[in-house]
Amino acid sequence: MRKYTPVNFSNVKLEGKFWRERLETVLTHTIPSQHRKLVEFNMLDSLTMRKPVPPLTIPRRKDGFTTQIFWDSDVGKWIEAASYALSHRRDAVIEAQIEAITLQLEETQAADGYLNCWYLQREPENRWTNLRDHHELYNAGHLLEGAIAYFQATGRRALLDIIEKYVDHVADTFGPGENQKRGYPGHQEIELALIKLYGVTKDKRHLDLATYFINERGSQPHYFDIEREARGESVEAFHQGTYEYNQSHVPVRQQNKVVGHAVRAMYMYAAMADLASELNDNSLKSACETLWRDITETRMYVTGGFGPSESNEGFTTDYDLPNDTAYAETCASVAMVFWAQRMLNIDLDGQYADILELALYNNALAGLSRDGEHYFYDNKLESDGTHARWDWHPCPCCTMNASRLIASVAGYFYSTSNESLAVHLYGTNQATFSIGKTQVTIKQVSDYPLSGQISVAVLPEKVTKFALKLRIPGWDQGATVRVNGTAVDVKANLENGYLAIAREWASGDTVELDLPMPAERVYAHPHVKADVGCVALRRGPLVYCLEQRDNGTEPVNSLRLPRTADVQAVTRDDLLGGIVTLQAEGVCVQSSDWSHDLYRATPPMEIPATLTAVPYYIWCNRGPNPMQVWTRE
Ligand code: FUB
Ligand code: ZN
Repeated sequence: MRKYTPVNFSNVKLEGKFWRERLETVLTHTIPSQHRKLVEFNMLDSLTMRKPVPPLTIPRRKDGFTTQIFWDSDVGKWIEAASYALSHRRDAVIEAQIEAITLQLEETQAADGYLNCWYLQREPENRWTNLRDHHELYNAGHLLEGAIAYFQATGRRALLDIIEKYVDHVADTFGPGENQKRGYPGHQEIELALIKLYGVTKDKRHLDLATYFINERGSQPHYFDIEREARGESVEAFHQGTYEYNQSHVPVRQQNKVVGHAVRAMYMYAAMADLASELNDNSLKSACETLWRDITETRMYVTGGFGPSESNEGFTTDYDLPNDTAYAETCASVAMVFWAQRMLNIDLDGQYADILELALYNNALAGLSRDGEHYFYDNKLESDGTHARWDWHPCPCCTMNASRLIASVAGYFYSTSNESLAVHLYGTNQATFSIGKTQVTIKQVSDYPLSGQISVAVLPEKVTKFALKLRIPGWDQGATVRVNGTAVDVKANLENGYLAIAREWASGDTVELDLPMPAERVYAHPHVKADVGCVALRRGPLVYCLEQRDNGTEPVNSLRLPRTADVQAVTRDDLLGGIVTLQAEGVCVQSSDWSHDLYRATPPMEIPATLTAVPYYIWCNRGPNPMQVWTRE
């Protein structure tokens, strides 16, 4: 069913300032510093069975849970990010670090293949007794993704062999067979990892196991009830109360609302999209499409974040998108990029690329600081100045999601089919891949997202006929395209957000794409209470925000941007490494003449004020300060 295949990031060399800088930061700062944190917080030590068992580093919460239970996943995610770094350039230190982890895991692995460091060390008698809450399969999934990435970067199989043995154990343990448990993960993730493994091994058992987990989910009698009864626990003891929390309330094909924990949902939808492709399963594709419409039409922030609530780290009700309490977890947006890419490659429909780009350039990218060593877990759209980046967290899930995404971001730029090449993202890079049997190199030059001028040089090894499909973003209002200097009719050749240029391409043919990037006002659906009467600013793929430090001494929320005010893009090479700010002559609501009145019959005075907005992804890189995405109009 999948019509396009993404070009692997290792075939795309990012050279443009925007992504090259982010990538270099991740390679040189983030990945080494994350390893130091894994050491400092005993996370690597936890892979080795110690006697006596060391005390907990992360104390149990009131309900008995500790995030230490899913440390294996953080190690797996770090291995994955670090392996992507190795695909860019080999590094003896990183390789030695991963080899050391491999040895630890090899020693810890049980004879039957089971490999969960928490359970093996602390409660060996309880393995597989609480899939609902205790993340065993989630941990396995991340270890698997890490092992696959390391194998792909280095060709070394030892780690993958260990984890494959664990996968064999999982496959023996779970399934519809008489002596098997009919369980599935409480925190989805292993499904998409197994499909990746299938891509490497072509072993149908790996695909079957992923299919089983997806198909079994939410069926009756409910496995989490059976498991809970076996533990002797009451229904009420479940901290989230409803199986919507982990999207097991009904079988996946019957799900039509995005509900519950946002990261779990996204990983599951990504696996569903993968399986739809692998199995030609229209019912899974159609469930994904329904869920896609639901999230994008009613439950997503303008920044591509979602899941507003802290209590379930997830979704609430339609149009409930508060700004100052937004949870909008970094992991969820990263996982949205995964899901969107999978949907995009099924039919090459630009609506998926638009959301991929939105989540990537805004909510997901905001998760990592410019120095590469500070993070946001929750991505608020309004702050009173107290929301700050941290350098580690008792639950560091978002840190390695940021690094693994950025280290592999080049993999979201292109896809190929037998007779076409699709360009999804823009920025200077050089990429080489095959279309049919012909090797083609593409050289893109652009400082996107600073500007929308893009030049694409096509360099096939011999004259070849194929369609070059350029994404025309949903936000565009007037793209122009020239091939070797001759204008192309964009509207006439546009299909699902992609401009198709089908011709015989010869080495040196050049396409010039100009996507005008004026500053734009954005309004929310009137049912989004939090944004009534407010406007947000956007330019190209970037959503903007007002930070207090660029906007004088009056509180930033006393600024107003009248509808008639002109908004200008201003290039600021001196600011935050070089950005485009948005500036407007607005007004500032005054409090100076209010003396002690709390209420009065005359409205407050307003005086002229210049508003300066910076891209949302870069906020809070000059210390915490008040910020808002939505400004009163
Ligand atoms: O539970 C594992 C990860 O930690 C989740 O995906 C995040 O939401 C955080 O709770
Ligand atoms: Zn997270």
